[in-house]
Amino acid sequence: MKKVITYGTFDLFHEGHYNLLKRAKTLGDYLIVGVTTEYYDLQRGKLNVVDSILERIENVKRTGLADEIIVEDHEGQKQEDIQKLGVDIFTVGSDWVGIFDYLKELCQVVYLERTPEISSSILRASKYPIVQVGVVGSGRIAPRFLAEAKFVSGVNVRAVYNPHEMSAERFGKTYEVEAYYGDFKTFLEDMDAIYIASPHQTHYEYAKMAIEQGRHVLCEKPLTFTVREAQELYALAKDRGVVLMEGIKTAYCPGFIQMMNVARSGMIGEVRDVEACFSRITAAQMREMQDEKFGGAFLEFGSYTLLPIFKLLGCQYKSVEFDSILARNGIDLYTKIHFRYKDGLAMSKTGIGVKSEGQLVIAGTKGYILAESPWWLTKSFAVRYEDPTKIEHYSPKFLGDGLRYEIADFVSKINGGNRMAYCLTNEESIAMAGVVERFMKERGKVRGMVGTRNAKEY
Ligand code: C2G
Repeated sequence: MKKVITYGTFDLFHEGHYNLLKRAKTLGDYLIVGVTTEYYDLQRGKLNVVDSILERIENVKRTGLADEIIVEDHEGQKQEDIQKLGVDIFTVGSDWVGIFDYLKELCQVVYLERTPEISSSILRASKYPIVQVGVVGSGRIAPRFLAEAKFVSGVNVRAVYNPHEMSAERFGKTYEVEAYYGDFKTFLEDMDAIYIASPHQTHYEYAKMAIEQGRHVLCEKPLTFTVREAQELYALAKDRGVVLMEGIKTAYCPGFIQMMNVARSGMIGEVRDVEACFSRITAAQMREMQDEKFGGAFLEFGSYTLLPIFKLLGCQYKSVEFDSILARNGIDLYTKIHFRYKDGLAMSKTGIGVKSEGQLVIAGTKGYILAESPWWLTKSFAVRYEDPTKIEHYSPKFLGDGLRYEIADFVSKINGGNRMAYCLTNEESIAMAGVVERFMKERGKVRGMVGTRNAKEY
């Protein structure tokens, strides 16, 4: 008797799960299905699981395909089960290709082609439909979205769009996204939601068209270049009853949220100064260096540095001043932005041609918070005081590259949960567009000048 084993969460049971079990069954004579516990899903970084383990087991049972159902609750259990139960074949969907090759020492490993097009729940009316997301743009960020979406329950990346259809097709084939489109309108028809990861200057148009068609939008930063456009998009989203979120991933990470809460808790007294820096030396041929209009350090990283400033000091600053070191083509290699508030100061530093210490310092009347690079992927921070020996360390959990938190928030908002509306408020997002607008105007004044002096000196 040939024994086959497969594992999964099987949340919001759909035909992708059903097809997988059906094909797994045909690989042998006896099918064992491992269903993950809530604890193990948390451990392995799967977010947003909706159904309880009892419901998920029940759904697997109802297929009539499993000869035995077991519970998976810890790392390393697969090896134990395979040996203990005398398993001949381990199988899982092709979204895991290569990951379980280490089991080949114990049994045969088969990756079954996953079902790319999943729609409604076939066996039961599920609590929520699977959110079908289309990715706009197939550049550097898009593959990261796919990798991270895998860890969020209730979402399926159904298609990719690129005005150059060939690029969309290439991307689709490489990353197993079944549908690809070169026409935006047709692409939208099939999606519930879109993730915009195209060049900065295209964000507004795509977002607007999608919202008008009643699609939810998760848009990479910066959402827009002007306050008016940002306000318009949020108003339109409200009017159409869809979710619009700006994808500044740091805002959705539990560690960053904890750090903001610690800063507000009074532990460091009143917050008086926020200094945030993000720099990455970038090769000369990269878009950020080349794109005279929409490249440069601030447009690339400014959303990260503005985030803790607006979170802690608010969006109503009294004044703002920009200082940049420009490259010959006019892009900013390094930008310092100084904010003055009624009761505080702030500084944002971003660089693509100047390297600095990428740290976040939140200074208060009793102490300060220091988060070292990469503070935007918040894995640790410390609260420090006048007495240098008194330090409180925090090491919050951080999964994958962090994008999954943003995706999980997006999906849960679509499903009606207002769970984390505080992560990034519309007001904060609009205020960021305001800084971008002023920055672009100021930089416009010095465009075409040569050199590496402060923009203001020209
Ligand atoms: N699956 C599929 N097609 C889909 C979605 C999922 O074939 N459209 C497959 C997955 O590849 C997996 C199974 O269905 O083999 C269960 O999927 P999930 O519930 O998402 O579980 P997963 O996170 O893939 O867990 O220890 C657990 C395993 O690592 C797999």
